[in-house]
Amino acid sequence: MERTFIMIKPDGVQRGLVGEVISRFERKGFTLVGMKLMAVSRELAEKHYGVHKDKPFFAGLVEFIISSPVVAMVWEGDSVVTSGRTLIGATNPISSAPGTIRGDFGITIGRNLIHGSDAIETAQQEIALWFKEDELTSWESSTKGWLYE
Ligand code: IDP
Ligand code: MG
Repeated sequence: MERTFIMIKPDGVQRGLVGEVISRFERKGFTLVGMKLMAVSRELAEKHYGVHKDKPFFAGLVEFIISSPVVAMVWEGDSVVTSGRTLIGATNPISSAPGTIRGDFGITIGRNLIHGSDAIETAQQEIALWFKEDELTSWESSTKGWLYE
């Protein structure tokens, strides 16, 4: 079963949107297999956003991610990587569709509330970066037969 890495960024935690975000993934039918509230080290933030290290926003992004706790999660389900990105919405919240998390709650790109892996391979790398194997719990939801045919 496919898994993705989802992180509620410091602005999402500070604004009291943790429950809202979790609720949207739950209602869609995805299964939560790992979750922790954590203060992120500079090293972890720099690794996570390593692909952007030469971008002008990199330093500010790292400072933002380490400025206040985040909620790191792993969600599981069919096509959860792509579907998770759809639930999250476009990177810049000013043009994210209404009904998406960024579209409903955000205004600017530097405070866009949430991260979601962009591909299956990236998801595997990010899950390994943020979680130890024993921090993830495989379980089968009793609703599975009502979600999948
Ligand atoms: P994504 O989060 O939708 O995958 P990316 O392009 O991978 O978007 O950028 C990673 C994160 O870097 C964004 O979510 C946002 O927090 C931040 N970011 C991207 N572009 C900018 C920018 O132009 N200014 C400030 N922050 C940015
Ligand atoms: Mg990205």
